[in-house]
Amino acid sequence: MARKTVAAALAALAGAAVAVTAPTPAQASAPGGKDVTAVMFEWNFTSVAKACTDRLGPDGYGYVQVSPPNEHIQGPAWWTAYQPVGYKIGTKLGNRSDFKNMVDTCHAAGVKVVVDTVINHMANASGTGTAGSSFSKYAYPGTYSPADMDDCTANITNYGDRWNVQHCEMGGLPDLDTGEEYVRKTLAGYLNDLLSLGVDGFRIDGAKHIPEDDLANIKSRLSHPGVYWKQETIGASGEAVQPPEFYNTGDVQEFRYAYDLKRVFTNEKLAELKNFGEAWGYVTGGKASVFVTNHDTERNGGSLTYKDGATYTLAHVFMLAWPYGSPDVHSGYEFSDKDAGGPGNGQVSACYTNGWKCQHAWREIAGMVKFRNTAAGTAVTNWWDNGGNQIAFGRGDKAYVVINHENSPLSRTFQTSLPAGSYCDVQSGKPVTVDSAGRFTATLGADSALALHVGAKNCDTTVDPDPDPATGASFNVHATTQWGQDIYVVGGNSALGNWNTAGALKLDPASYPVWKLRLSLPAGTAFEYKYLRKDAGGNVTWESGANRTATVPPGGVVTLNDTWRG
Ligand code: QV4
Repeated sequence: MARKTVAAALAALAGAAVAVTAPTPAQASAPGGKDVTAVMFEWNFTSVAKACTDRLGPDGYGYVQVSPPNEHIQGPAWWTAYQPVGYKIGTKLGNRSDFKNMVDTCHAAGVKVVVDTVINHMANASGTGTAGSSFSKYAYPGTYSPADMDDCTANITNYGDRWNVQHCEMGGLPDLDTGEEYVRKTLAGYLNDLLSLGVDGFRIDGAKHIPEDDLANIKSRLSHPGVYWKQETIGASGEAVQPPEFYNTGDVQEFRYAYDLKRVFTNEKLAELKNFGEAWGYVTGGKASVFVTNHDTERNGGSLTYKDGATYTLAHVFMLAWPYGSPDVHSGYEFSDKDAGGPGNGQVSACYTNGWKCQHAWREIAGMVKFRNTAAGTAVTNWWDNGGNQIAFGRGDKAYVVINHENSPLSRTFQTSLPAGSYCDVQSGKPVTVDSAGRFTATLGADSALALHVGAKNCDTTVDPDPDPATGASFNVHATTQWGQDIYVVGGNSALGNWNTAGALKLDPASYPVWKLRLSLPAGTAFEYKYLRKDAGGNVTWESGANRTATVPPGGVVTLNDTWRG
């Protein structure tokens, strides 16, 4: 039983109405013109630091979000991180020093740090935590005793009942009595410790299971009460607890955004997106945290996933071009087992290897971050659609995007509000000229996009799609295929299979129609290569023409942007 006063206990029993709390100063949304967060799911802190320097800073990401750093239960599943044992920083992702180095490195790269924090509950287990602490269910020596747990030790059974949702257990996870002084002080102590290490914001896991009054009280105890809060508040019609009640303490995640993008991009028409946002009943745009997918929805079917190929990529292009909310770009790893934790305990030696997807670095996505930053504060202009799955729109006189989500090319003269001049299409890396009337003519291939903005005028200066100090080759080939066909690369050295089609390397279709592969090769390696296509039966079709040639530069990666030769 929690350390409650008699009056409080009686109030709880009487189901007292939720106290209305005075709003505390809170960031309305990710502050500043750089409002895109890269969620590096299950990446260890050393790898996150490197990504900040190599990619996130140069690409204009405002924030990086890291997985929970506090001690939790042990085990291979990624969700062990959502069963806290205590608030010492120490997990497979790194120790306190690794964490602090990551924060400092990301800050040096111009990237702020958001931490995924689990403050609603504790571990539903017993044993030894990732930082060596012994614990059992309801007893976490040095942190909490059973008296600090909430009044209900049964599972949540009724999302229509506020008390049940906020005082019982989410899937058997011991619920903290956040109404209790000691718990509030302890949670604020953890968040203040993270703030002392330079952290800039928090994702509040399970926020809707914590009374807003308690959250506001905890936030008021922070050394920086206005710190950015992004609250996980899955709203559903008919539920007692709804996202807007958490506006007092920060942004709220709008899950319907992801659900509806999946529905529209999969089964309906992009033309419907003309008024996407508050007109669809979503939370206030200035308080909305949005995403195409997150670590739960990519596993529970609620959203698109990297397995959806171009549909997934184009949904990100739309999200980053559209002015509603502050976007998260989820960057995770391939999985078939939904419980599997990040490969190699979160050590990412290079993108596109060992299962790491690096969505944050995909050219189609990374290029849209500066598009969004450049367009910040502008309204949608020049909307066009074909009544189906071809749309185009501008952002003031700063940017313009075309999305062709149909399986046939789109050729058209587009009317923009852009100043005349030469632009670099950040999707293809090719130049586009806008005339004095703001028009340009272009042809977009099936399931592709085109994106222009006044911050990308010259294709030679765009960020290399894969700047990585590891030496080797980054293959990027534009190749359309039929379902069941895959694209491979083969070449004249052992790493490339010595021209043996059986040893050819399969490229990744996640950015379809661009197939990607990063291959580690010694600096200075000169090689010949060619692409081939294999169907489900293993039949091989070589691309036409002479062998392609390339050389790995002394200290880096040769990036090969090719097109299949039919
Ligand atoms: C199991 C049974 C329960 C049973 C319990 C009894 O499933 O029915 O009552 O044992 O002991 C893991 C296991 C899960 C197990 C649970 C408790 O997967 O089977 O329950 O541990 O032992 C992640 C995973 C969960 C995982 C949890 C803790 O998704 O599978 O549970 O971590 O390790 C609601 C909430 C929302 C929440 C969402 C999943 O409103 O806030 O459900 N989302 C956040 C995170 C999510 C995380 C949690 C909350 C919990 O995004 O990733 O759950 O911190 O919508």
